[in-house]
Amino acid sequence: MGFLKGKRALIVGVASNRSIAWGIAEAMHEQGAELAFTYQTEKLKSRVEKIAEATGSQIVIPCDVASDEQIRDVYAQLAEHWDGFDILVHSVGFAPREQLDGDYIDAVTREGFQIAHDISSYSFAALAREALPMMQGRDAAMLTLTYVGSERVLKGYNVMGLAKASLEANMRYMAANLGPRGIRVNAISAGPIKTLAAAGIADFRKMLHHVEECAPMRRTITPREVGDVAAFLCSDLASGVTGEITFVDSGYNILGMTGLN
Ligand code: NAD
Ligand code: 0WE
Repeated sequence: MGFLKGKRALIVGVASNRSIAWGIAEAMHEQGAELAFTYQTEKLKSRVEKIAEATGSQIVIPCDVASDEQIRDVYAQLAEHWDGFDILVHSVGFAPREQLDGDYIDAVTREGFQIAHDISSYSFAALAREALPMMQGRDAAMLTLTYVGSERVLKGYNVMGLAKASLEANMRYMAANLGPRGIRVNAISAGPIKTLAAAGIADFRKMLHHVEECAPMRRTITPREVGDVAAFLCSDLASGVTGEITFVDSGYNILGMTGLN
């Protein structure tokens, strides 16, 4: 019997079968959770319907997290299927393309900064607040996805690093605030994975090779490996864990100097 049996999870952030959120959905489904999904745009709807089908879910709801109205509507629609739910997965990040190119100080703009923080950090709190009425009093858990670029400088990650630092602080404030209501809030810091969010990033292949050469495990990680840790963190097996960042990065983050082997 799976350790998520009887749990219901809303997954925000599937865009393709390579998405980290897809790996999370597969892992949670395998552990017995019932799933619901959102999609950002009509273009992505059919792909999200595919994973819904593959995981026995009939619930696929539109949500662009830039819109307060759409965030509210998600839960109005979800309430037509479920009287409550236990797990909220936030696997969303975005900055305008040109923010991720060139030197930080040249690339960053007021608008780029604002969009990156809005979509990548604020949206987690916004989704959480509107979810509260359906998540109270049921040993619930929320999870977001971050990257080590929040604490260390990576060429080209630029304003996304600031947005991830904000997201991590957001996660801790949410954990402190929602703990008394029985809701745990955590983050997974994933190593680089070739997803749509990595497409077209200069030197991304180089970064994957660098991890393969230097990380303690000498390989990159898969969405499913993130998914398995996500399933654990959102399950009652992790009932004592909140406000934490768990690295799923084949150990890369522990290194002080790379490239000498
Ligand atoms: P992905 O492109 O598959 O997923 C990103 C998701 O964000 C997409 O589903 C997209 O629809 C969604 N999104 C963007 N703007 C949105 C909006 N306005 N409204 C609703 N949804 C929106 O890529 P991924 O790599 O699976 O990214 C998921 C999360 O993992 C992101 O937070 C990303 O920063 C993080 N992450 C990725 C990596 C990596 O190397 N791929 C590493 C660490 C962390
Ligand atoms: O968080 C991310 C990706 C974030 C991302 C990616 C895009 C590409 C398309 C945010 N916004 C956009 N906007 C787009 O228009 N990662 C952790 C993956 C990633 O992105 C990098 C990385 C890594 C790793 C960018 C530069 C350097 C390293």
